[in-house]
Amino acid sequence: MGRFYLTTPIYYVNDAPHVGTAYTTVNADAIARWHRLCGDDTMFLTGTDEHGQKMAEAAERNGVTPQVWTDRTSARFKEAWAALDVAYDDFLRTTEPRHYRTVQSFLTRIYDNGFIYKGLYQGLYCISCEDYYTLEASDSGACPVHHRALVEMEEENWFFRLSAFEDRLLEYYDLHPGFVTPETKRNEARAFIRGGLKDISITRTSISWGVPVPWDEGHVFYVWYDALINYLTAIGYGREDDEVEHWWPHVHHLIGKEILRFHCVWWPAMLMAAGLEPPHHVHVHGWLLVGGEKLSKSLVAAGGVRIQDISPVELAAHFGVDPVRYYLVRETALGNDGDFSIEGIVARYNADLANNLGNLVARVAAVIGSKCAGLGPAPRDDGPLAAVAAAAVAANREAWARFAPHRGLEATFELVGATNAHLEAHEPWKMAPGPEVEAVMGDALEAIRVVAILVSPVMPSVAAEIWRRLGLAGRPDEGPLEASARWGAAPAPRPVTRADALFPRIRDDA
Ligand code: ME8
Repeated sequence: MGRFYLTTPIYYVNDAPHVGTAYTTVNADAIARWHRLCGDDTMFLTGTDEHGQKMAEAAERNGVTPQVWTDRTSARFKEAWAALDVAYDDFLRTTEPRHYRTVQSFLTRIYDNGFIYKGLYQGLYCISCEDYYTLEASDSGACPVHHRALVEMEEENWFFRLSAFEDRLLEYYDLHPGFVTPETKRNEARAFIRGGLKDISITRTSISWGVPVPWDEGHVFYVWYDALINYLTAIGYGREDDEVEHWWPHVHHLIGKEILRFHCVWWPAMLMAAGLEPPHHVHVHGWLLVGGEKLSKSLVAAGGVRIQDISPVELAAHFGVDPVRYYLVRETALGNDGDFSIEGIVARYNADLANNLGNLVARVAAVIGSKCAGLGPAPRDDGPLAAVAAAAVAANREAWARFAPHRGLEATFELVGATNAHLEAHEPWKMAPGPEVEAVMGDALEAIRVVAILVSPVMPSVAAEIWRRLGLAGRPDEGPLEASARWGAAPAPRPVTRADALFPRIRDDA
């Protein structure tokens, strides 16, 4: 049994959860569910990043204290993830006492190890990024991301000696080729390190909304520096409930491409400075963008729509939770940028879910009802679909292991397609009841059982409903996959239920 600790970034609470943050969270949830299905000892962490100037400003704008503001907005993330059926093991807020304790003890360790010193910091700061920019990297003095004016800041700060880790980081990258994926992102991180690392300022005196520096009252840690440590807080670093040895460094961080430098340069160096191993793996995904096409319809106001304006909860209410999850996992490879569109959801829904999977389940139930007296027959050991199903399981294993869940789904839907083709080739609806129709339907039924297992990490409710209709006991995600997805693993015959369409077609012009 493997050990699998997966994290999402912890999200800033100045924004409501949107399709972009849902993209990471739903994909991570599916990956965690896949590992649980395989029987791995799995822990899935998400949470909210609540300190920093941006939050303090947002609270002030809304006329409340930062604590009231973050309580309110953090709760919206929990609600959104519940609405999207995200099954995290832990939801961490950086304002929790446990996080303060871990941050203080981790950074005291780095301080004691001699990698933190006091100096004067001057630079151009973007409050939205909570990050400094050099003049060259700025857009004529404005933030290149947020297009707001950078502010000149000068502070006496504590610094982390990042420059001391250049060689060790490069060596780590060389020894661990799979540390950062995809390869292009690995190269980007290495190039950044090779370009030379400057020490970083890790404390602030200009604000008080942060984790206090234990050895220097009046200073709080810079928000990014406290945020990264969340991954250790959840496993009890520096506390009596310490599970660090169990989970570290078996960790996989799933992140968006804009926070690569923090996770692939700073974070491994911080860990080295504290005497811990760098994370096992960082997977960097691209951005979902809203293309030129208008998003229209009832969900979003036409024109000028940004990804931040699209509520994943509203999408789920409109299209169903599992179809939205399916779209978020299937449409865009984790690593590439992708276009988000309502038209894209409708197209995926109709082609894959309504016409392919939904149609298959309906057909099989109908034929078993009319030709097999509603009793699903056993599959043949050497039936034509057995090898296709085994190949789909193998392709899924390979794809999920390398953070390519869209490829897993692709393989699963090839099995769905092959099963539909099997029915079309044999036309069991034209056969008389008897052994021939039973053979054809036993194979089709078993293929659907394997499909239900394979889609369960992405569409847990749909998978459970198919399972129920197939007359199976337990749940499709019970696993372990090794045994449950074996051809012929379920008892037969079983009563098969006919019911409403799983995915009623959406009219494209609706
Ligand atoms: O950066 N497409 O938080 P954040 C895809 N608090 N993913 C997107 C996206 C989009 N359009 N927009 C956002 C922070 N994301 C820090 C992280 S971690 C120690 C601290 C996702 O609220 C993506 O995963 O700005 C990205 O990395 C993350 O949201 C940024 O969330």
